[in-house]
Amino acid sequence: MANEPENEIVLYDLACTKNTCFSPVVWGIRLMLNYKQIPYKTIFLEFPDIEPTLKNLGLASHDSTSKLKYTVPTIHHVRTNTYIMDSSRIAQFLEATYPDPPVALSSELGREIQAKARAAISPAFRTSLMPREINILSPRSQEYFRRTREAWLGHPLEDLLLPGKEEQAWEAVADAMRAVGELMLTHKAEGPFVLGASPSYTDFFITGSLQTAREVDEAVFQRCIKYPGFEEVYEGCLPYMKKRD
Ligand SMILES: N[C@@H](CCC(=O)N[C@@H](CS)C(=O)NCC(=O)O)C(=O)O
Repeated sequence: MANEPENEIVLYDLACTKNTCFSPVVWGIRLMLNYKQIPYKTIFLEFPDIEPTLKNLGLASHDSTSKLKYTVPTIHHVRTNTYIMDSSRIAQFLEATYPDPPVALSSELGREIQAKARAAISPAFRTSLMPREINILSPRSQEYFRRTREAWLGHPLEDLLLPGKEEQAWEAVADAMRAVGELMLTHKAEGPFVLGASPSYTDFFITGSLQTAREVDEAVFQRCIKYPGFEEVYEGCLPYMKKRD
């Protein structure tokens, strides 16, 4: 089409039946691309196609300490013909190559919030989202997801939703969610983001996680935003969530 900017980046994302981005780590990168207004196109990959596709592109696998050998997000930077896998390496590359507008990739407060948010959210999301994620996958991806995740868990996905388990998981993280949410409000006088007026990578990390919850199960998203801080950050990032595919 005339006057369409050429895509600078190809973003490899995770496919779901809603044809939208639902991976927290891909959302982190997508928010950065959208915020910096870098023209890009998305290629959605089904779970079982991630490894063969990225291998074929010539990417080296993650090291042997990683449970997964190939993952999204992966990007292709077209102009320099560079392929990069792993969200933190991609974020560093984007910040170095497209410094304006700047995104603070780390700060003392951001690191504390990310570590505490990860510790609080991960067990609750594992309980509430992992067994429901399968509902938005294609049959091929469902088969892959069930096989790999049940091998990690050592039990059927559905066991995570046995009566009482979900409530217990959220109760166990309630204090931690409130505490990390309050930290997110440290600079609330200056703006909605964790560092105040401008978004940082920590805001994209939080928003990406919340958007995953929203795509998989709105009720889980609602559970999160009832804690202080979460909704402020999410709403602050909404202008950068328009391109989702
Ligand atoms: N540390 C990686 C994690 C990426 C990751 O785990 N991605 C998932 C999708 S959310 C994936 O590609 N999984 C492939 C699989 O399960 O085979 C990053 O931050 O990029």
